[in-house]
Amino acid sequence: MTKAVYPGSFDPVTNGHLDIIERATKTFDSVIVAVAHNSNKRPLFSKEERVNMLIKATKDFDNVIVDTFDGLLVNYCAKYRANVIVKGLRAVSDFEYELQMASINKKLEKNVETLFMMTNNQYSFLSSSLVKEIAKWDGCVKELVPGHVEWSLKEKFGHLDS
Ligand code: COD
Repeated sequence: MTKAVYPGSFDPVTNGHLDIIERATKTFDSVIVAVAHNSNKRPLFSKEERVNMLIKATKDFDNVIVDTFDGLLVNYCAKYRANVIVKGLRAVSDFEYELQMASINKKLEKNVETLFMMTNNQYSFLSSSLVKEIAKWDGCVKELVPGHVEWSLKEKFGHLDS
């Protein structure tokens, strides 16, 4: 049985993340979507809020579990006997960061393999940061995130009446 971990900040989950999750559910027996703190980013949503949005967004997938972790990703993978880390790649800029991450994770834990999925062309421009920037100024994010995430963004930025 192949268990994969798809880690990220998911602040908030976007349709780009969901595309990777859907494809991972068809590739692996089970997929743990693991919400973590990226020390380079200051999150808009709390971990609990991010988890709740992910649970709603992945409710139709039988083989997805949403969880959180602190500390090293490879320790989390070892604890749950997951030997694959799934990552998404959008552009060369992602590649540089992800190559470094995959290399250090391999050094720390040789039994865990990082597998990359290329972004769906439709979502190659899409990131949580962009979505937050648009939502902050009350722009339309309808086609970029699930409906309930759009609502949460409006609530967070005080645009619910618009
Ligand atoms: N299309 C395809 N893939 C996408 C898209 C899109 N539109 N948007 C995002 N993705 C991919 C990203 O490339 C990434 O693989 C994943 O989805 C999650 O993205 P984010 O932005 O939500 O999450 P990140 O990149 O901030 O997550 C970073 C981690 C939390 C995974 C990382 O910091 C980590 O592993 N932290 C734990 C500490 C650790 O073990 N560090 C490594 C050793 S020092």
